[in-house]
Amino acid sequence: MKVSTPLGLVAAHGPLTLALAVSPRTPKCADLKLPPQLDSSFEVLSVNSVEVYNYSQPYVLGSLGYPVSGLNVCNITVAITHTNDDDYNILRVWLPLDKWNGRFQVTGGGGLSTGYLDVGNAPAASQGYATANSEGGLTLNQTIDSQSGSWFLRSNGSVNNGLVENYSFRATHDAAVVGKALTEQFYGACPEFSYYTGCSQGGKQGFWAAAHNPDDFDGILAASPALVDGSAIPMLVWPTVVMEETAVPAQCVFNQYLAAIIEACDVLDGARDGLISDPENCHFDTTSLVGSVFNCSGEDVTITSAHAEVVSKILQSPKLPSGEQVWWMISPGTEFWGLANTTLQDGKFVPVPFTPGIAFLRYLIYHDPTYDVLNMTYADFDEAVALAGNYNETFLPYPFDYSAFRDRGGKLLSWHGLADQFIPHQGTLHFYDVIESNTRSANGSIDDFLRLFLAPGAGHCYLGGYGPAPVDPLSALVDWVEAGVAPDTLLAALTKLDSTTITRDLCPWPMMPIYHGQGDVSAESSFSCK
Ligand SMILES: *[C@@H]1O[C@H](CO)[C@@H](O)[C@H](O)[C@H]1NC(C)=O
Ligand SMILES: *[C@@H]1O[C@H](CO)[C@@H](O)[C@H](O)[C@H]1NC(C)=O
Ligand SMILES: *[C@@H]1O[C@H](CO)[C@@H](O)[C@H](O)[C@H]1NC(C)=O
Ligand SMILES: *[C@@H]1O[C@H](CO)[C@@H](O)[C@H](O)[C@H]1NC(C)=O
Ligand SMILES: *[C@@H]1O[C@H](CO)[C@@H](O)[C@H](O)[C@H]1NC(C)=O
Ligand SMILES: *[C@@H]1O[C@H](CO)[C@@H](O)[C@H](O)[C@H]1NC(C)=O
Ligand SMILES: *[C@@H]1O[C@H](CO)[C@@H](O)[C@H](O)[C@H]1NC(C)=O
Ligand SMILES: *[C@@H]1O[C@H](CO)[C@@H](O)[C@H](O)[C@H]1NC(C)=O
Ligand SMILES: *[C@@H]1O[C@H](CO)[C@@H](O)[C@H](O)[C@H]1NC(C)=O
Ligand SMILES: CC(=O)N[C@H]1CO[C@H](CO)[C@@H](O)[C@@H]1O
Repeated sequence: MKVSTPLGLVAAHGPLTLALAVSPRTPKCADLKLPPQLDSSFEVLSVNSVEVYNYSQPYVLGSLGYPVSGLNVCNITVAITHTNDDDYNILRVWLPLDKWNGRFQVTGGGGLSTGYLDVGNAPAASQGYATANSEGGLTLNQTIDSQSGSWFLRSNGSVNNGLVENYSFRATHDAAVVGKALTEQFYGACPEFSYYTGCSQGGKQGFWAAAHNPDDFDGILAASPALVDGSAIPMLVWPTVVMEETAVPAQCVFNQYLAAIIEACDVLDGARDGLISDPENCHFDTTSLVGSVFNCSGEDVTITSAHAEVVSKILQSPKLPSGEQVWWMISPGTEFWGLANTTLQDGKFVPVPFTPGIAFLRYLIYHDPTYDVLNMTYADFDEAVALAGNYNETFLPYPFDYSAFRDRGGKLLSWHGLADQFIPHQGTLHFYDVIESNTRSANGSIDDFLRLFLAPGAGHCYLGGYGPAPVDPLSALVDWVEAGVAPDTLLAALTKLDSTTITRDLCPWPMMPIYHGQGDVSAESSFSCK
């Protein structure tokens, strides 16, 4: 068993061939060029490259990354514009100067970003990968933070259809085309294997790539994927609406509920290990805490029936007046601070809506930068759901036919925390079924090319959570792609505040780790996949 930090990604993969070191005959970093018509869908506007030595960066919270130091790369910035579109995209390609491992990797974004440029490249390059990503035109030539969502609208207020319609996927393909061309030119050899890694929006980009650009990558690691119907986007502000309509509890009321829910539902899976592995069967009665008094940062707080109603509504999927369920909500046992954060302002508690939720509502759905989600009623919420339905096909990789990716030998590895604070895992399970039924010539199972691992207690993309998350899923994917060793389990670990470690061998869905009934509940050896 190898366990490193909970953020993992320990083993740098060995080089494929030592002979792939840069040869003197290949161009120097500063001489790299691309033809304007490299690809029929875009025009290359400029290529600028410079060697960078001894680069370092800390761990970036919520990314798939880890701290990097002493990195030497050729740093290339490529600007492109798409045919029939007036966009301007910045791509960043990093080519390791001294220890290329023969592989290539595109990294994705998160929230309303399609790629993090330097920050996204650094962890992959430090493991020896030639690597690339694109900001997808969403920073408007690095004049805005793409997470604001203001790029959904042009400066004259009209919708920027090119960016909206292509936000889910175009950047990933562009980075693959540009990055592979520069890799081949610089090293004098094509990468032997190409990978994609991403989480959240980046996870969705991975599912898009497999469905629509099946030749771009041999292996795709798509974690906590934001596979959500367009119509479900307003779910990101559902807890805000519930609180505005009912009551705004102090955050410690939510924390008190979380502890009680875990205490009540932990054992449903047969192991008292502090983790809920079966949230679907956790039906916690939120009124059971009404009247109880607890110590909230030194003050006595009494839980009211309004608090109980808020928690209950947040844990249920909202229904439209027609009775139709909109989507899923966070599962019981999930921390509330993600979608139901509150803060004290002028002596009273107010909701702190999730930033991407505000961005989507304002710019994408209402085309109104002043739209106030703190003012939304249940009726407004229903209206937003109806309007957002227009983006169903824009946001998801319909028709979910993965046969081309499977037939060319591609492998897709995904994992999702059962305590994901932003993207309910049920959506991923839903699309797992959709892929299974839409992938032509399916012979009953898709696990020859797609494996999904659910992680009890784990949060969104290594963010928060209290359960073990995958230690090194990229190595598992590389072994699957290059050695044909399909992951039958995926090692996950969590080091707790008291320095003890919980480990689990996560199982490919629909299997889950089931407790043997005896043995240390912190050890993966006390569980097996069933
Ligand atoms: C590399 O950078 C580190 C700080 O990140 C510094 O301590 C070290 O001296 C640098 N090494 C060289 C050779 O410049
Ligand atoms: C890479 O090049 C771009 C464009 O010149 C620059 O903005 C960026 O800071 C460079 N990255 C590093 C690590 O030097
Ligand atoms: C993008 O910004 C750079 C300066 O950061 C500027 O030199 C360049 O002209 C801009 N390009 C476009 C198309 O706006
Ligand atoms: C806004 O600008 C775009 C791009 O320049 C143009 O196509 C569109 O017609 C304009 N819309 C309005 C309402 O002026
Ligand atoms: C309540 O919690 C605070 C710390 O948050 C602690 O200082 C205080 O002693 C506690 N009070 C009681 C009555 O337990
Ligand atoms: C909750 O909101 C407050 C106030 O905006 C902020 O300081 C805090 O970081 C937020 N908490 C989390 C966990 O995001
Ligand atoms: C909030 O809603 C009320 C009633 O619909 C409306 O009058 C007010 O203008 C809204 N405030 C904002 C900031 O949108
Ligand atoms: C979007 O998808 C949802 C869920 O499948 C569906 O209820 C809704 O009618 C769709 N909206 C549109 C405009 O297609
Ligand atoms: C299903 O089909 C795939 C490819 O067509 C094949 O690799 C796999 O072995 C088959 N599985 C079963 C159980 O027949
Ligand atoms: C590559 C691609 O699909 N581009 C699309 C981006 O969005 C524009 C505007 O809707 C479409 O015309 C392009 O086909």
